[in-house]
Amino acid sequence: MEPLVLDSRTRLLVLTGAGVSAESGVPTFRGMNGLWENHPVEAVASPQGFEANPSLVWRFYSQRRAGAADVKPNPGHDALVRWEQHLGDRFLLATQNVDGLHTKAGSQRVVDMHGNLFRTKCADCAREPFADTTVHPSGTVPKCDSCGGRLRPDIVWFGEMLDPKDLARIGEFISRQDGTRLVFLAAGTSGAVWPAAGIVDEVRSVRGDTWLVNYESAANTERFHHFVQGQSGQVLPTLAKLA
Ligand code: BJW
Ligand code: ZN
Repeated sequence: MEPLVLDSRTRLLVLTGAGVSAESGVPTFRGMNGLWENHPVEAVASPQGFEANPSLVWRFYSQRRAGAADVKPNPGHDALVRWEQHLGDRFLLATQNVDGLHTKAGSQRVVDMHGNLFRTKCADCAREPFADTTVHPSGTVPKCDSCGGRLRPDIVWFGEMLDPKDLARIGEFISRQDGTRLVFLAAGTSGAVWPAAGIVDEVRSVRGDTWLVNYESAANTERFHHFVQGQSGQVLPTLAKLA
């Protein structure tokens, strides 16, 4: 297998998805056939779903908080930490995962594109999002101390805008002109959710090299120069040549 060469002339953007956490025991998003307890995921991961049934949405996220609290990073997460230690500011990790496992593993230059399971914000006022591990009792909706409105998970749901600061950080890394060559590697993601699915084309537009590591073929596999099929916890630890 051709190695991914990470030398002093390379900058690396990594995009991860649910597949990277699968070997830690976190269920993937579409691995549930797009269903949670027979509800379509859009019904529990969308602003419309929250308006219609906020206590159902809190049960979904409370269950996931409980499930993700004790999980541990796997060798795929650890490989990304080593790559970052080697590359320093020539490394950026954009993750769609909300489970916090990259930070737990020791990654530092992380963009949480879709938010964080262990953060809460107010649906009704502009207070700052705050760290929160609470698992709420079934059937309840927590209230905001500031305005009395409804709290919600600090997650980017379908139809919501990603934080423009996060998109700018990724865009600036892609367009950086410091004499290095850009390499993009996506791992464990179905390539079905935008704007993450379009990063590969942004990278190609500046002539970057593109790699996909995934268990199955993704929706955008043909957009990548290299496709390594396998589990990220097995592939990532041996894929890169640090030079
Ligand atoms: C392994 C493995 C192992 C397993 N090793 N691999 C352009 C075109 C069409 C639609 C749109 C568009 N632009 C925007 C949209 C609308 C929408 C969208 O993309 N819809 C699509 C479904 C078509 N996007 C949005 O709404 C985004 N907002 C936005 O763009 O705002 C502006 C706008 C709005 C509306 C219209 C136009 C513009 C927001 C997206 C937010 C996504 N949020 C979610 C849920 C919340 C988080 C949560 O609760 O967890 O985030 S959706 C869900 O999908 C979750 C994930 O982060 C995300 C990506 O999933 P991921 O990571 O790819 O997981 P899976 O399960 O799908 O795949 C796992 C893969 O791993 C599989 O391929 C396995 O084979 C593999 N695998 N084990 C390696 N061990
Ligand atoms: Zn409030």
